Amino acid sequence: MKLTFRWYGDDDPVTLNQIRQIPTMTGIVSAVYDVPAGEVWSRESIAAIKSKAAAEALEFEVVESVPVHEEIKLGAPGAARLIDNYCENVRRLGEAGVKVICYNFMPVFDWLRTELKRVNADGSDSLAYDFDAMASINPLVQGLSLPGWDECYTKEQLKDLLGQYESVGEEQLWKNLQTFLEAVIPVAEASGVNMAIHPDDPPWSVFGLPRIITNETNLARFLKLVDSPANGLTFCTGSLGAAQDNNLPAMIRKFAGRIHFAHLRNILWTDGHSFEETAHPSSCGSLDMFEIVKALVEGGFEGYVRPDHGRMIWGETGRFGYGLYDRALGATYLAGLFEACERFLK
Ligand code: DNO
Repeated sequence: MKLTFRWYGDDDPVTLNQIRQIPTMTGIVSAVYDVPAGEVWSRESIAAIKSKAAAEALEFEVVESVPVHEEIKLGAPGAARLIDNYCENVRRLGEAGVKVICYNFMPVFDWLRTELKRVNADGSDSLAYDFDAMASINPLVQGLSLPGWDECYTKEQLKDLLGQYESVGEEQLWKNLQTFLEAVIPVAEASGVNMAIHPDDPPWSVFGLPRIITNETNLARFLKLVDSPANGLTFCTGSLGAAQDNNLPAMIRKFAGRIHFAHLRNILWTDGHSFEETAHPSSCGSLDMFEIVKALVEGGFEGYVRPDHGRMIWGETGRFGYGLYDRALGATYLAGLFEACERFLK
């Protein structure tokens, strides 16, 4: 596996030099952030990320995300042009040496939390999701955006989008996803890129919108839509693990060979559909990180790993979920689990 770290570009309070100093770190996960979803990324912008990373001896082989425009998810008239643009981005990224592209197919909203700063007993704070609090949010009244989202919409845009999704149920979303994959996967194959869809977070419907990348049955269906290794997964334990009946090690074994990128983090279930984000080690949350890493190693996983959302600790301020300290601790913990499993299982 190759250990990587998400970097949000020059505006990120975490610097590339800090990332470089995390033991065993090989590269960054980043994206071109100044181009609206749906448009083509310039070769210069892609090359600039690569050379900044290289100046700190870091690789740039994973992009997160190339966002999928809502018109593609909706199957709207503009979808064909936007899919062409998407394919062009895949080509350009492949030419620049990118090996994996992470993306999601969640209508309107990316990952969702109801709290950004839940204070823990030890004085750190975490992101949290409370099912009842979620039920009381009306995005058309309050608006909604989270740090780290690729796209945010104004209340007017949200109203319009949510209206358009009224006629798009789960089956239609599957069809639109298939249309997207049938165009993009052959280009990815030819470009030496593996596509890696990110699961829906949380993996259930929100605000009445369909969400389909949620569980073992649906991931299996997804992989068959276009049955090519280039059509793969980002296995995000914190997202899939929020649904308590998802057996993560079993899913990893089942999908071995199709997992190109792993987001490894822990969460603590606080009731049936509520959870908070914890430090990475198994004993800090509800997920067995050892069993997860062991399943990856047993399946011959050779992809990219990144620690995922961290708590804010030691007084750090910055982008919620994406501070330096707790993610760096997570990275070294994960590196230790991998070293132990790889050496033990050899
Ligand atoms: C949250 C992230 C997601 C992810 C996208 C992938 O922190 O894991 O925002 O980047 O869903 O497209």
